[in-house]
Order: sequence, then C-alpha cells, then structure tokens
Amino acid sequence: MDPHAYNTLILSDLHLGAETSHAREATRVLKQNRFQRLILLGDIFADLNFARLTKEHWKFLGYIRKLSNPKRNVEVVWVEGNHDHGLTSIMSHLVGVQVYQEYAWEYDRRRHLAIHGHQFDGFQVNRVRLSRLGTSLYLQLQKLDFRSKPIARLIDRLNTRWLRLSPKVASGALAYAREHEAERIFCGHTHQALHTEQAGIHYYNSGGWVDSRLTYLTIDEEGVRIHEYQERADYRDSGEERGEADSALADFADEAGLLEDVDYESVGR
Ligand SMILES: [Mn+2]
Repeated sequence: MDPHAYNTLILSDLHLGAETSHAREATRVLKQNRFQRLILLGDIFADLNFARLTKEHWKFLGYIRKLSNPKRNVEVVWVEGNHDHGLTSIMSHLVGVQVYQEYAWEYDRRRHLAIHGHQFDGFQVNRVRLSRLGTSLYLQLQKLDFRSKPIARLIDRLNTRWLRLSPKVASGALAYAREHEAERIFCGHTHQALHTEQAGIHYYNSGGWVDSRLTYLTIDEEGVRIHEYQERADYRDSGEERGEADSALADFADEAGLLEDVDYESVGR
C-alpha cells in the first residue's frame, strides 16, 4: 500500500452548476491525493439543471467515474445532501457510485459516521416546501434564460447564505453521534470547516467549494485533518468558457458509454 495514502478523504458542498463552484480545484485535490475511500458528503450539485454544468463540472464527474472503477480499488461513497436530493439516483447510474442517506464505518477501532447535516438544521427542515418552490422558481428563471445574469447569481448567493447555521448543525450532529454511538461525526452543509469536541465525541465539518476557503478532510492513523486548498502559482489562469460545456458533456457521455442507454435530453433541457 502507498504509505502516503489516507484511509478516507471527504469533501462536500461543491454545488456543481453554480457559478461559484470550484470544480477544477476539487478535481485537482482528488488527483493530488491518495486515499482508499472518498466520501462526497452532499450538495455536490446545486440543482437539477444540468445545462448549467460547465466543462470543469463535467470533468469532476468524469474523474469520480474513473475513481469508482473497481480496478482503482477506491471506495467512492456519495452521501445525499439537500441540494442533491432527487438527483442522486440519476447520478449513481451516471457516475457509478453508491448513494447513501448516511454512511457509517469502522476505522482505528472507532465508529465513524458521515451525514450531510441539513437534518440538524431545523430551519432547513421547515423550509423544505419553500425550498422546493424556490427550486421550481429558479428553474423557471432558467427557462427565461436568466442564466449567468444577476438574478441567477443572486439566488446562488442567497441559497448559500441561508444555510450558514454552523453551531446548530454542530450541536445536532454531536447529539446524533452520541445516540448512534459514533466517536467521530462528519458533516458538510454549513460551508464552514470546523472541528469541535464534546464529551469524547468529535465533530468535523468539511466546509465547501463555493466560497473563498476551499476545504476538505482527511483521515489516517494520525487522526483527522482539515486541509485548505492552496492554489499553485502555475495553475492560475483564466476560467473555462461555459460554451465548452456541451462538448465536455459529449466527451463524458461517450467515455462513459452513456450514449447507448441514456437519453440525456430527459435530464438536460
Ligand atoms: Mn446542504
């Protein structure tokens, strides 16, 4: 085994489809690290509108598909988030990974639990109906071709702001871990990386990939670590054009052999 391999790498809240998604950077993190298990801890997608995925967004999904090839010997786990809801069955077929509501495993003789975290955000639970309404309104706006215009951007920002309930999610998660006899619990959702401990139970938040701090978690025999992605000077260049997305989708679909069995008109628009 590679001595520098982590047992697990966790990232969440990439919000593919949002203009603020740092998919390219997230793909780099996956390529630059070795790990036996990858947990995509929810809200990998921003919404159901695949037309908003850019070339870099499709590349991220293509790389996940590659990693999930059994020959790679990496277990890829997708834990559903509130934004991912309803997308995950499509994606488990498209990207070939298992989707869970929550995922538990044993490592270093400790029980670990990964759950997106919206379950502990009372506001979010009460907001489900409103949130569905919001999503349908959003999709209507898309149809009017407000794409990449200020309204769509504003909605992305509001969506992100509303979710910042970091202490509430932490205390809910700690209680949930105690109830389920987990020693370590991992969440996303709040977009704020965090570690806190209470009565021997550790809570970790993996942060997100839509703000200025881009973070992920690793677990190995030395423990759990929060990493912040640092841009390397040689990577700094201009962003990809959205216009390239269609060809990236075609490449992805072709490589994945999807053209035979998926009519992707039905998931795009
Ligand atoms: Mn969320």
